[in-house]
Amino acid sequence: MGKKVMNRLLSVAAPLAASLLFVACTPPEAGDPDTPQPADPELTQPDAPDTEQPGDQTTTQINLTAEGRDFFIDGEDEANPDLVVQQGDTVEVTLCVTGGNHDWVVDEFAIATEQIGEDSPCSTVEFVADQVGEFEYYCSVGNHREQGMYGTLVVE
Ligand SMILES: [Cu+2]
Repeated sequence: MGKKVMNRLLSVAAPLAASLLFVACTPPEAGDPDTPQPADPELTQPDAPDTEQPGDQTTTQINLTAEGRDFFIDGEDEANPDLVVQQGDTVEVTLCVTGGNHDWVVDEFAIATEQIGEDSPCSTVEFVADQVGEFEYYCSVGNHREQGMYGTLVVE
């Protein structure tokens, strides 16, 4: 009688104990790895672009629109504004024309866009701003420069 009761108790108690252990153990095991693991990749991912940005070459894009006898930086109202870049920057200037025929020229860097009209595709020139100073940019079409179509490229 005594052994049979014990066996019955054991046969009930063993799976019970196992399931209790399982229930007791799973929440902390599942919870602990979940929280730190997603957080780590998120922390390391923003670091990667940050370390690339201070690299040697920065490309500065300047989008200009020519209209009448003025250049404008896209989205700004100032006519023939100072264009400020940093020494060593690779500068990409894109000129689009909304009236007349124009180009964008800087003699000191020996750069010039194509002469384009309002029906032409925009024209892009790229140069490295390797000298510090103030340089005149201008339109070389006709007498546009004499009529005030120029401004200052500032390399800091
Ligand atoms: Cu012009």
